[in-house]
Amino acid sequence: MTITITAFERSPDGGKGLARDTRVRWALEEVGQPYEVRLVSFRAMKEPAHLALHPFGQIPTYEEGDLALFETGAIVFHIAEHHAGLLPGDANARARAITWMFAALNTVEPPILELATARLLEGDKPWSKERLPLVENRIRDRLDQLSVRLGEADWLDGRFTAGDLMMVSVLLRLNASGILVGYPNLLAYVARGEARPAYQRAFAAQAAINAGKPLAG
Ligand SMILES: N[C@@H](CCC(=O)N[C@@H](CS)C(=O)NCC(=O)O)C(=O)O
Repeated sequence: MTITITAFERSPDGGKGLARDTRVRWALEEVGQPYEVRLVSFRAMKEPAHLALHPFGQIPTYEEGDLALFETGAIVFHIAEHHAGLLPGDANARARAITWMFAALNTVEPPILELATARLLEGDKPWSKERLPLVENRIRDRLDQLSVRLGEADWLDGRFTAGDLMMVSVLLRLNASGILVGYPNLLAYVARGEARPAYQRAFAAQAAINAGKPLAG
């Protein structure tokens, strides 16, 4: 059955891979599933046809036969559940990998998103200069803890899992801030994720769209 995901017709990041379709592409590449992409404009995302797929009018969505999903966490989990490669077979290791997916989305990503809001949407507010260091410190608190837990390991729990895919995707959002530079093991962790051939293919596919040259097939 054909898998179709949605992505920005033109991503606000110009193709840096930060739009969340990259996470879904990466998961599909890791498990070797071909997929098609339907590009949507900001206007189309808020129209009834897209809202029927995604109640919040966002990307990405995932369609496969009569199944339609939204929310990257749910989509990546679905992919990992149905195809080998992203979740361990051992039940406890599997549960821990899923825990890391939730940790990435629920515990690490929120302060990172707050920083983007503080910079992009609130940068002109009179209180912005005072708020920014507070937000950055909340990120550092999480990175301190994550860095200690990762230590010198390659991945969060043994082999690479969907938990790492999600955590690396979330940490990539910090690239422009320079905050990760204070955490050599996390920098190396993110680099290991980016070096994976599946990530490279996912990144190249979204970059090509944003450069106006979609890759064939
Ligand atoms: N929690 C959602 C967030 C989805 C989201 O924020 N998507 C962004 C692109 S990365 C979007 O569509 N933004 C446009 C908008 O919200 O209007 C997920 O993980 O899928």
